[in-house]
This record gives sequence, structure tokens and C-alpha cells, in this order.
Amino acid sequence: MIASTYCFSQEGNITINQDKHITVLLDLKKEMNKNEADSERYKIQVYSGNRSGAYEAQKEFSSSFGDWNPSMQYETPNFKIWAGNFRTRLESDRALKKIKKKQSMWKGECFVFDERVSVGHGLLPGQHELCRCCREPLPPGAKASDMFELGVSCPRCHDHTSEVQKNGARERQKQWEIAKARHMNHIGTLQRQERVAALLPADAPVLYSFRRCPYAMRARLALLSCGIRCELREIALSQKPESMLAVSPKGTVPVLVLKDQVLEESLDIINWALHQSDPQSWSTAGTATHQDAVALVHQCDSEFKQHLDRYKYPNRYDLPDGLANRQQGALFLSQLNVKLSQTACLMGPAWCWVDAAIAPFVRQFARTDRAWFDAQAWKPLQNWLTSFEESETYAEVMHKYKVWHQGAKPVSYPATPSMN
Ligand SMILES: N[C@@H](CCC(=O)N[C@@H](CS)C(=O)NCC(=O)O)C(=O)O
Repeated sequence: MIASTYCFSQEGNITINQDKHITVLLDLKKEMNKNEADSERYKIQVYSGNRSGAYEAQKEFSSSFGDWNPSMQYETPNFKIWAGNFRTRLESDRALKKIKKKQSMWKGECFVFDERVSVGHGLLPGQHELCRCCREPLPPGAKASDMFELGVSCPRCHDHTSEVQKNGARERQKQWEIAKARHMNHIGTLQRQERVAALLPADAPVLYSFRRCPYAMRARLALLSCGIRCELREIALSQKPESMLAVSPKGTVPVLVLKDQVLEESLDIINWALHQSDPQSWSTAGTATHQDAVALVHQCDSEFKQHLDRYKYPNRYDLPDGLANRQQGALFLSQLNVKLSQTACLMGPAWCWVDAAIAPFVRQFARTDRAWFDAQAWKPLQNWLTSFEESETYAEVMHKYKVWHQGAKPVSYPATPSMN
């Protein structure tokens, strides 16, 4: 990159000949910044309350501070408006200062947060912790209250969440503690990622992936089970990297780039991985139930996935709600439940590729309305899903990586040196 500056002090003219790539790089950097994991950023909560209040606050806020992209989030029991995505505390504090007191018509206190910490309006001393459940500032003395449970409830939200929701929060907290105990930073510090990257073989396969994509999850599960370490490139679906599209123009994840071939289908990746080595005996090939296994996964990927998408995103399909599709999807889940009431896993006593291929989709379905899912008479299915979500494997598979960009230092999947 070359940038040259000529100053003509006499005339007071300055000509800057800027390499055209600089603008492109700056745009790219801006985009990267936007995509970086929110958990590493500071945001400002400007509203917390009911839905209509949230819309109102969002509208009002956008008219003055549209650049800070106020977005609506739902965290039981409140709708919240979060604005900005600031890299440093200083930046967010400056932004907070600009949010005038007049806007305190918004219910509650405006504050900056980076997961756990907040400050009050106008930078008055107001440092306090947030409840990890409702993310509202903890009232004084909250921690001594019977209604306080770390990660689960505080006196403010205790009566607004059901026991099922509290149980969900307990699980989340437990996962977080397990990860912490294993020194597995949820966001993965750079130094740590670099250390693990050193474990990558020179010709490691490259896996383009997206953390929450169920197809990518199943591929990562298989790669982990088969002991295949890859260079992981986390992508943003809204901005797929050129290098990925160059090898796989269809633009879906996962994509596994090998020395001599590119695998663009999650099931092909699973097959390939199982052919390399199968230390956990995940393969059903050659067994009497192989055809059933393939048929079950096919049913998941076709009918069930269609219902899942419509249940989850009815708006995208012009549906008033997703309830009919929930009912249809539930037929498949009942079928799985019957299987799981006979054996611990879908194809027998041990977890195999079929469980890995289907569990990420059941997870998505369950999370669309956890209370509803938990209320169904599907104990075996619920236990199967919970033990998956509580496993170390799951924690590894769901490790958070920064969005990859061309030129970034390679990062390893798995992110934990001891895994595989
Ligand atoms: N049949 C493919 C489906 C993969 C797929 O649809 N992945 C989604 C993410 S969950 C995707 O990449 N969609 C592209 C997009 O949303 O732009 C596979 O099994 O790998």
C-alpha cells in the first residue's frame, strides 16, 4: 500500500495521492468491525420494557442517533433497545454522553454495557453489575436477596420468569462455568487462538463455517469425532468471503476445502471424515440399519427442515404464525422420541453420525420456544437434547470465533488443544 502526500506550504494547498486500495481496505475494516462478535463490544441500552414502548423508543432514538443502529432484543421479560457497537469504553462513554437527558423518557436507565458492567447517564458514578438473566443493573443489595441467583434471576426479574425459563438459564450458567473452568474463554482470546493455531498441520483442511448453522454444526461434530483438525473460517452469511465463493459458488456453509477436492455438502463432509478415521464408531455403513439411518437424516433435511424454517420465521413465508408448522414438525420429533424411548441414542445405545446430523436441527426447533418444547411429553427426546447441549463436545463445537477475513491469522478448530 503506497500513500504519498505533497504539501505546498506557500500556497497552502495539500494534494493527497491516496492508493485506491486504502478506501477499499477502510470499507472492509468497517465491515469487519461490524461483524465482530458483539460480546466483545460495548453497547448502550436505551430502553427496557414492553414491546410498544420499545418500538417507540427505537423510532425516537433512530431519528436522533440513527448511525448507532438501535436494534430490538427480547430478553425475558423485557424488550430492549440496544444501540451502537463500540470498540472501546471511551467511545461508548462519549456516545452515552451525547444521549441527552431529555431522552430519559425511555423507561429505565440508559447505560453502557460490555456483558456485565454499566454506567449511568452522563457518566455519573453508577458502576454496577448487570443481572446476567435480564441484563438490568442489579439494584443495591440485590445479591443478598433470596430472589438473586447468579445467571438465573434478580429481584427485578425473578417474578417475571417461569420455572422452565429459570431452568434454561441455570443450564446456560452451568455451561458458562464449565467453559470457564476449562479455561475456555467463550470468545477465545487472540493469544489463545494463536497458541492453538500452532497445532494446525501445514496442509490442514479449511472449513468455512457459521457457528449457529445446523449443517455446519453437524460437520464440525463429525470432524471433531474423527480427530480432524481444520483451519476454521467463520463467515458472516451476509458477506461471504470471495475465497469461499471462488471454490464453492453456491454460497452455503459448511464448505470443506481439501488438498484435492472441495466438499460443499454437510453430509459429504461427514462421510469423508468418517472415512479418514472413525474412533468413536459413528459410521453405520455396512450395518443392517444403514438404510434407516440415511432415511431418517433425509427426513430431517427435507420435511422437518421445511417446517422448522416456517415455524421459526413465519414472516419470511408470509405466514401469520408458525403454529401449523410447529405441529407438523412435532410429528418428526414424536417419531424421534419413540426411538429414544427404546434406545439412548437414535440408532442404538451409542451416539453416532445420525444423532450428530439431527441434533442441531432439533436444538433449533426447541429453542424457538423452549417453554413449549419443554412442556411436551417427550422426556427421552428432551434428555437426549439436554445431554447434547451440556456435553463438552457441544461446548467445543459452539466455540465462538471471530469472523474471518482475508489475511487473518489461521485459527484452529477445535479451539481446545486437548480435543482430538
Ligand atoms: N445442503 C447444504 C445446506 C447448507 C445450508 O443451507 N447452509 C445455510 C446456513 S444454515 C447457508 O449457508 N445458507 C446460505 C445463506 O443463508 O446465504 C448442506 O447440507 O451443507
